Amino acid sequence: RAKQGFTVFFTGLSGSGKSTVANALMVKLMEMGGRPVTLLDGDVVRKHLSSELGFSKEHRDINIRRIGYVASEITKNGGIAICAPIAPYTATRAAVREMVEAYGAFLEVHVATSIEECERRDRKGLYKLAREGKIKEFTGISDPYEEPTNPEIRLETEGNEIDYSAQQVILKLENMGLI
Ligand code: GGZ
Repeated sequence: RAKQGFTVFFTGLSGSGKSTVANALMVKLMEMGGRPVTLLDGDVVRKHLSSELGFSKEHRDINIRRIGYVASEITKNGGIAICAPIAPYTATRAAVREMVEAYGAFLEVHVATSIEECERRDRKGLYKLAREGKIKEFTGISDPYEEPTNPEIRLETEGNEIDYSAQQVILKLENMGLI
């Protein structure tokens, strides 16, 4: 019997490493073959699916629910969806979980890089702009991030290789009998 579809849902701060680990995971899953793998990255979704949305709670929730809907359709059809938005609100993440679990498995992966480390790296210079008030409602600075209390996986990325983090997810998927 064909294996069920599933969604790996990364959540974490801007600059936490979600996209990087999500990409590494995608490559590993594609190399295994079998099922199609779709990456719904934060930036890409914002460009193609949510270009009219800003960063208010309402707009973030609409964005996350759209991602959840697409992931649930992919999961329903036996595919693999990898999502990598910030998804700062617990209730919205729970809603996505419910949508996906109607059709397959859902793994929440908290990329638990601390705000201090994200700000120190400041790869895109956004934290500096947020501190200067030039970006409003910036997650972790002037907008909330509700930490996941019970994720399937918590990744401590500080001091760990990207490949190691992606491998943690692979091992969990194997343990769950999903791959
Ligand atoms: C948070 C913001 C903001 C504000 C622009 N708050 O590091 P990035 O640049 O590439 O990732 C961030 C991205 C967040 O979009 P998401 O769709 O993942 O957010 S959510 O899940 O909350 O809907 C950041 C950039 O957009 N960005 N302004 N105010 N991140």
